[in-house]
Amino acid sequence: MTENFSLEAALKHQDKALQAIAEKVINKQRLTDEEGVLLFEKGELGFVGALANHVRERMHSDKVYFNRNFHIEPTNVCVFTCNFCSYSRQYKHRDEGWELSIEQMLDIVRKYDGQPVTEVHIVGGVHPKMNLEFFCELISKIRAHRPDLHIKGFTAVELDYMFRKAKLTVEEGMQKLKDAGLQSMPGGGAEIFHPEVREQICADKVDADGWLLIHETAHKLGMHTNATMLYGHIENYAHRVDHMSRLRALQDKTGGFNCFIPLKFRNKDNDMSNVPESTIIEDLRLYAIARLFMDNFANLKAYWPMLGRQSAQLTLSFGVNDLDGTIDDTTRIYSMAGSEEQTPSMSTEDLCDLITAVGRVPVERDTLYNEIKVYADAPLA
Ligand code: V47
Ligand code: SF4
Repeated sequence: MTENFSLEAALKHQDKALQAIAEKVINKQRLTDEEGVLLFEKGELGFVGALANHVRERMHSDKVYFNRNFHIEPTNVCVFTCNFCSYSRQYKHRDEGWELSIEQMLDIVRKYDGQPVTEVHIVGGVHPKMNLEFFCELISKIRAHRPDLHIKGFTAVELDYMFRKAKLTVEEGMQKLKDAGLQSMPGGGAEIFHPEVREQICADKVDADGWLLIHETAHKLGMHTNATMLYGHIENYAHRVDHMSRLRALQDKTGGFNCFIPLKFRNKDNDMSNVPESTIIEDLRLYAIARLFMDNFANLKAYWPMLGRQSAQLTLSFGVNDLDGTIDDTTRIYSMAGSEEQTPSMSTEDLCDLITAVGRVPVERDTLYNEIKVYADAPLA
């Protein structure tokens, strides 16, 4: 006789507190910060993974999203000095870095003429001479050249600097960029919000409240944004939960976040190279716990250029439903920090193979998660 599988029954052997968490998750109840910390302290991989997989399936069935995108990194010259950054160069050493002109960036956009990309992702260092006016001109020229391309650009760190230099409020600055054609914002610059950590890893850039205010203002103006968390360095479990809790609270208020993206700290050639990188077990546990805790974020993204494609594929069994995009070897941030992906590029076929190999259905999406194409007949690789 075969017994019906029951998730509750399968999780019965766990200790009482973990079992209570499992029951809450199954009953769609929100986890508290204390329960989040407990999951990090005691939840072994199989336990948090099974629960996160259940939640992912409940939200997205078998679908895994990706998009066709490319990046523009205007410069790696930066006024800030984040200790984890392997990418930036100080202004006085700018001859070692790059500074693209508007024409050079438009050439990158033109390279994709006739190709079915739907998004350009613009992110870079904070250059003291690339100001709001410069970026408004860039955006309006991209928009004029290719109106159907969604422009997702600028972390809250870049925007905070631009707006302060232009002596504008966040709302005035965001409105200017929106009028120029900016449609959404990436999630970078969040790192770890808690000041105990932030002061040690990126003391001189926008703080948690500033980051959250910029995203809240973008949401108020009708723009969607993403949120990241740089994990696996000097932060403890409570810092991670505090970070996710602040994002969850803002999402309750605005509903403007598209997805949550945990970013694994990579330690090559930066001022934190002495800090070991997290293990794959810790990575997968983190993705799973994020899926359980961030109950009002529809999408959990594994950013494969940072994590490496094989690890990203594994996360699909631990709560992840989004693999970002094709990228087309247009970003250097992660290869310079030591990622396995030294020339990050995947064709649509590569992404579909990666997804079907774990029994899921690849779905091409646009930036706002509208479905463009469901690859329903893709065979198991
Ligand atoms: O804020 C920098 C991270 C972020 C390292 O919204 C590092 O779709 C690990 O914003 N090890 C910028 N991470 C990237 C970013 C992003 C990336 C992918 C998708 C999206 C999105 C946004 O890169 C920075 C920082 O957290 N970073 N150095 C490093 N050594
Ligand atoms: Fe500059 Fe961003 Fe690097 Fe920090 S992470 S130094 S803000 S480029």
